[in-house]
Amino acid sequence: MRLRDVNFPSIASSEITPEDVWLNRRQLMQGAGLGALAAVGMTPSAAATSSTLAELAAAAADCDGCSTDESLTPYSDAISYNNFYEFGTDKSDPAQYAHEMNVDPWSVEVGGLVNKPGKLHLEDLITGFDLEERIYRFRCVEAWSMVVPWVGFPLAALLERFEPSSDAKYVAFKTLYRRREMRGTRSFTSIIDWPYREGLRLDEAMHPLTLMTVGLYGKVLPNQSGAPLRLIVPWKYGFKSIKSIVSIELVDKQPATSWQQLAPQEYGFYSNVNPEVDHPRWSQRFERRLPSSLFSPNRIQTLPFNGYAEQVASLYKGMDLRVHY
Ligand SMILES: Nc1nc2c(c(=O)[nH]1)N[C@H]1C(S)=C(S)[C@@H](COP(=O)(O)O)O[C@H]1N2
Ligand SMILES: [Mo]
Repeated sequence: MRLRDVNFPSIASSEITPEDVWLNRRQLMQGAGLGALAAVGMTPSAAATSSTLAELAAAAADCDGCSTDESLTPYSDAISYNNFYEFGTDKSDPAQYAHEMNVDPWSVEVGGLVNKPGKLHLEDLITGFDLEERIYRFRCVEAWSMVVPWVGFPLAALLERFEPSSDAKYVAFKTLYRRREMRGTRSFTSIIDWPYREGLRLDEAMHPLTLMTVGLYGKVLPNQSGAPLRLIVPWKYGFKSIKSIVSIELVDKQPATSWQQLAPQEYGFYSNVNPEVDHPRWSQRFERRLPSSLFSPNRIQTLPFNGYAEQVASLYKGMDLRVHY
């Protein structure tokens, strides 16, 4: 059975071994790029155990907000409707061109205000952390959304290894910037000052829902989804979830981020999902849950903090979220 043949996750988090993900990556590398993606099946052991969503939800019960019983967005939509401006601004550009990015070897530099600066290599990302499955709602600022089973580990687990020093207040992230392999960065219409940058306050970064992500649907991330390592922050607009990370720096001042630099009146540093604060050019009260079409828009209400208020609202106690949007 292939993963694309099942419409609910048939592997529980406890059953994803680093070897499964690693093996899938090897298969992907050895195959003919993205064309081989669909052929990357699940391992036989994983395929044999098919758990229901209810069982999965029960398994994640000890982790508040780590799962949802909402229908998953089909895998094919999640990997073909993307934002990854390094490869172009059309939703179909990343799936078409991201294979031009070389992700092996890969390393992530972790530095700044840490006691033990260093580097993580591809192998460390796949085998050095306990991988979990997290089923999160994912809400783009453009008012579309998905529900995706990600595979990853808490960012906190990574940061702790490098020992942030007491003066560290924020975490700054950078994406790979390689003009030869990223046609969107060579485009004359490109508006971003590359590399793509994002940031979080340290307490947001350490929150258990903040996920360093290496896979989705039990498989390794395809390039268009931000291989080999991306961030997922489920209560914030999608652009905070930076892809293909090469640098993580602990800093003491709020770092500049790509979208805020570009249009500060439209995109704030916090960018928590908030139906009460409209984008200057459109409302944020509703979203189109993918798959969505003209005839079947699948329009649903947007929830404060994307439905994670219970878990994260306390991080922003006393802050005016209309000012700190
Ligand atoms: N490096 C980089 N990261 C990025 C982006 C980008 O253009 N470049 N787009 C962001 C936006 S706007 C969204 S909505 C999500 C999209 O993630 P997805 O394509 O996996 O759905 O990635 C975010 N991370
Ligand atoms: Mo987005």
